[in-house]
Amino acid sequence: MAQQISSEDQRSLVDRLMSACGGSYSPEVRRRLFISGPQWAAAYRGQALFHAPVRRTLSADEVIRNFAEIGIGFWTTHDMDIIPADELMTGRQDEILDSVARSLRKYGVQCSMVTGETFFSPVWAASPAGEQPEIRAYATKRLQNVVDIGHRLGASFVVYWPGTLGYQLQGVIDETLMLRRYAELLNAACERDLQVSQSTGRPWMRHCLEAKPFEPQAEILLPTTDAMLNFIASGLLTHPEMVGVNPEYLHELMWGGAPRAALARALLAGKLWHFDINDGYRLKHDVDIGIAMVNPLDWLNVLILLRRHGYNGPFNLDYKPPRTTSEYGVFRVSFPSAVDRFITLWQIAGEAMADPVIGEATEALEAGAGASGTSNGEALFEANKELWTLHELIGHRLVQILLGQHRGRIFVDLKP
Ligand code: 3MF
Ligand code: MG
Ligand code: MG
Repeated sequence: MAQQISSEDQRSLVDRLMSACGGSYSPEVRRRLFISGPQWAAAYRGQALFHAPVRRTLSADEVIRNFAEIGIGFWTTHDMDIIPADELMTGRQDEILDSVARSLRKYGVQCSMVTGETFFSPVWAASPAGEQPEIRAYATKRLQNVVDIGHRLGASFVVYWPGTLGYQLQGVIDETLMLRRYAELLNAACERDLQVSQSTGRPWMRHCLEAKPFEPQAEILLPTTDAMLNFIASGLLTHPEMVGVNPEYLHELMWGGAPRAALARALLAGKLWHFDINDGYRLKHDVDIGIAMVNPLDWLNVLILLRRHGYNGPFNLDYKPPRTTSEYGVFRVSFPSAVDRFITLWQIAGEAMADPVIGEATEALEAGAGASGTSNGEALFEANKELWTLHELIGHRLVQILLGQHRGRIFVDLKP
């Protein structure tokens, strides 16, 4: 029987095996990339509709301190992650923000993004853009307050995941009205931002819309990043130049989309400003698994695309440490391993971009067969058909690079 591990010995076992895993980077190296850690991800207690919490609530100070030790140089937060509902927009809020600002300074971490909770509280049961003017007035205040918090903490981005902007029951709401009303909320936030930025001299922040196709509502009015892009261009926003997108990797998989293609469309629109990184399974719930635990090859290709096009925004670790991970494990295993997988894939993406085999194959494909004088489809096919084999060769090469086969990782001593 395997040796039992008493509770006192479990942490040291985790530490020993984590260091046996190797492949980790120093906090200094980790800080070189624009990686942000959300307060809500670290403080997530493992609760869900059918799941009781498994971990303690963590304060901002504890999370920021741990991020600093790991080498996560940026921190992101919802208003409600740090300010209790009844203390929002009161003098107590200022005290809390002062103390958070002190923690950030003390540990040398920057707040890169703030976001408003418009999905959890009972007041959003019918969305932040429902029928009642007083609910929308409250939503306006909340979003303007988020802008104030962002300026106060030195953030450059505001993210909006509208959550309940949709419905459970068909025909109850008028979709066009709800969207107009949602636009008014965003307009009020942008206008507040311009005012604050004028009075403080700080630049205005980038306002990024985050889509999720379902959950918590059954039907969502802006379910995809493409819908968000269309909404930005709809003419309803008074400051569309201040508004971009924050795609979340898994949210695009949830509707069956290809995250890399969604990112490409946002890049073409000049609106890819912020990116929530995680992983999960297609057409399922928002399981928020750590980056590259499910789709490492796709993640490699996502990073190749982003590097090629010079994406320089944040990579926000919007995942959830699993319920089986302890509070100790959250900072010993979950966050450092997520960051290290990201950095390694980022570097591998660089390797793939410089790979001579892929380079030559791509050039050959782009050069073509030299049959431009031909306008017969069949003859064009015949002239090019051997070149197209390079698609599979490139696909193979990318997997080789991911697995280390390109460096000669082969197994000579095959046993049946
Ligand atoms: C929900 C999410 C959210 C958003 C956050 C930022 C709790 O699926 O992804 O995280 O990212 O609200 O606005
Ligand atoms: Mg997200
Ligand atoms: Mg998610």
